[in-house]
Amino acid sequence: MVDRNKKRVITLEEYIIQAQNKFPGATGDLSQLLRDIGLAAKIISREVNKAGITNILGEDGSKNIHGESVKKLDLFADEQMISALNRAEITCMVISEENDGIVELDNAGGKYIVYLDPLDGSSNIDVNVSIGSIFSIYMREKPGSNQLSADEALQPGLKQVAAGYVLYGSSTLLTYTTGMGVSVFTLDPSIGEFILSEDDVKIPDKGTIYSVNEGSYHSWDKGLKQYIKYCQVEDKETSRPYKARYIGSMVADVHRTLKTGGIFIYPNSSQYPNGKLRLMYECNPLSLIIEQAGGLAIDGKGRILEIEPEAIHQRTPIFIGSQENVLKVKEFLDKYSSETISA
Ligand code: AHM
Ligand code: MG
Repeated sequence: MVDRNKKRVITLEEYIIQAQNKFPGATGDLSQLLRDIGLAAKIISREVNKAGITNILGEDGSKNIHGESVKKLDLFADEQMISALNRAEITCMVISEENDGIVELDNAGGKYIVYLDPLDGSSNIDVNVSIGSIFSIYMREKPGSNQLSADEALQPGLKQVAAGYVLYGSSTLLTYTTGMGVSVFTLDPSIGEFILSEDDVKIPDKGTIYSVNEGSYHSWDKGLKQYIKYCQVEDKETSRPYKARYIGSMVADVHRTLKTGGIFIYPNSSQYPNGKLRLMYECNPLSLIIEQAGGLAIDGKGRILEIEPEAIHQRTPIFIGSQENVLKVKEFLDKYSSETISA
């Protein structure tokens, strides 16, 4: 007999259309854009899952604009995302980690600008560890103009109309927000559909995991060194010592932080004076997700989402996660702010 009480399965496509129907005047363009990203994510996921048998692992031989080795999967993901966004002709330009300047799409009059990190966590590709794709969507400030420039894309993260990530992990997840909470979908490979697995996700107010590349400890500011010591000291009342977890793929580390609470940090250091991670296609989108889930994201001083960008590939330090953990690290950073990196 059919169990009518069983929870109904909702696909990403259905969910996007239902959300759009709540806004009678909506054109459906943003919904189309999100569906296109979903399609590209499925294609990338398929390739990631069979990477070992299709000669797509390894380096492409070139370096990207940041001087980093480009992996074949990076390029594949970049191509898939860009061609999916080009199809519906509603996006005018893409800015991606893999391309130096802006990538102009066929419809220069399209109303959306999309930032992409097509494959984040590249160093984990060849070792079968979780990787991800990140996207961040803005409206054009001069709609209709066919003159495209990077300046138009320099908008603070607060102006994102949607943002999200795909995590290629033990399963493939797509998480996104349009500024009204965070939804998570899981790819069911047997039917090739993303299925809603969690709606209105909330990050715990505090957590007991800290996530940072501690190999760089000696190049940090004193405030961060003291905070990490604080995390490691035993104190039953505050559930310390905290656990250390660091995957080295920001998407995976931030997704874990979203689910379990705690903090993920990529700080400024003597090696990376402005941090390593990129504001526009790594930090802003993940900050919007975490804030929408009730958490915080700062650059050490202020909110990531309020930074006025000056360059499309600019970097920023980031401290992101549960409210209580981010406020605590800020306390340490403020206290020792006069004692900067010595190395
Ligand atoms: P990528 O975009 O080239 O993959 O680099 C970004 C990645 C992040 O996913 C991750 O948080 C960070 O680099 C790890 O860096 P490190 O190896 O310095 O800890
Ligand atoms: Mg990246």
